[in-house]
Amino acid sequence: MRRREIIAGAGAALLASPSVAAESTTLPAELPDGTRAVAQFVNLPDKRRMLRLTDRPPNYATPVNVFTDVVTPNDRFFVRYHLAGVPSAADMDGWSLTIGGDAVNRQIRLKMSDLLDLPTNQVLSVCQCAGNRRGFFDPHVAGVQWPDGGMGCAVWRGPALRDVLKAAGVKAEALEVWVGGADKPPMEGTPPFRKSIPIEKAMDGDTIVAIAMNNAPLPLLNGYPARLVVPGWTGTYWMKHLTNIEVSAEPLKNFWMQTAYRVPAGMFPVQLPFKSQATETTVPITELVVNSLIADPLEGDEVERSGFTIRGVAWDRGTGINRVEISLDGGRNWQDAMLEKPLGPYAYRRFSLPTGSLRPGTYKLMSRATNHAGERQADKLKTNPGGYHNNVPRPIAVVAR
Ligand SMILES: Nc1nc2c(c(=O)[nH]1)N[C@H]1C(S)=C(S)[C@@H](COP(=O)(O)O)O[C@H]1N2
Ligand SMILES: [Mo]
Repeated sequence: MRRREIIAGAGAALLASPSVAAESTTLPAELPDGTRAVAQFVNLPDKRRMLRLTDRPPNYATPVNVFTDVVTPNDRFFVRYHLAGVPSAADMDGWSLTIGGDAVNRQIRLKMSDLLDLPTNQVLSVCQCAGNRRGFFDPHVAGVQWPDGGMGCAVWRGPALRDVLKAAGVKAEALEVWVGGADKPPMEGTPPFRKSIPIEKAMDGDTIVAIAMNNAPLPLLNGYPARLVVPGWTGTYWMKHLTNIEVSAEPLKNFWMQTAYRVPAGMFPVQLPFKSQATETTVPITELVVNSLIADPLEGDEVERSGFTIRGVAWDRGTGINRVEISLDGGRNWQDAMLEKPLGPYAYRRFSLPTGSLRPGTYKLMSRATNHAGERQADKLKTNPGGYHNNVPRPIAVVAR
């Protein structure tokens, strides 16, 4: 691929003709009262009609109606930060990326032009916050009270992380790849946001240093000019404004690895255990759980009793979606939805179901996905202190007239 094609390149077909759906205007009733009182749909410099949850640090959810499409547009893509010291575009002038650590042969510093000279990879992948749908936990748990929109799916493009690491020479004893970004704690004492991934995941060709998102430079709030993309893994590892990488023979020890983002050992299925960060009782949250979302109709909509089509997306950790079932009666009876052809193991898979004619009344719509590993969405919430991995089907009430 030629340089100028790397950012504004192929794959445009996916971005064409987004479907038209009414915008969400209401907040889910299950959110805590405090969140419902302050959350608002707002426009931002590069974003429009996002659901503001907190301002400092910036946390903005994507409205549910956007998920009628597989690709989430850049100006609707969710925003999640831990620290209020978000860099400005000007701060990123002269950006560079250092690669070092005890398990490389030499420390190097790469400029954007160096990244553009490396072979380019592309992956269509969901980025989902581990705390997506935390706001629906019952009882509520502490943290940003995300509804459904702490996620999105985009075409990510850039060099594979392994090609970037190769430039520094990776030693045989490499255990983890530590990553850091340009955002800063607002005050002393808050630990800087740094994360690590196991060397096996770092060497997977789909793990990339993305410099383009949906054929455009990354929006500032999504990590301009470069971010890590770790398909199948929760968003916490997808370091934005990536500035430093260390390859190490040691596990990264800090608050963000050892205290935050952990779940009880054995609670959720994983293909690749993160052994160097596991203890007997807890493990870092890593691979996404199988999940689905109805994006049309929306909660409270009036629908035609002559029939309407239920539409949405399903996704998982990369085995792919095998089946989506729909219930019209709050989970008592289920029928199979139609699946569109898969667009890659890490992408949303669209589903739809025409209801046929109905009697007037209230219907409680639910969707439930199963992946190729045979894992199905949970019937009952697996409660955990961090409020992670909520994949319980949630009824959406609509009224047929
Ligand atoms: N530099 C930096 N990168 C970060 C974070 C952050 O706070 N700072 N948050 C992480 C988390 S928890 C998530 S869910 C994703 C969200 O990506 P987005 O803001 O582009 O949607 O970014 C990840 N990368
Ligand atoms: Mo997250």
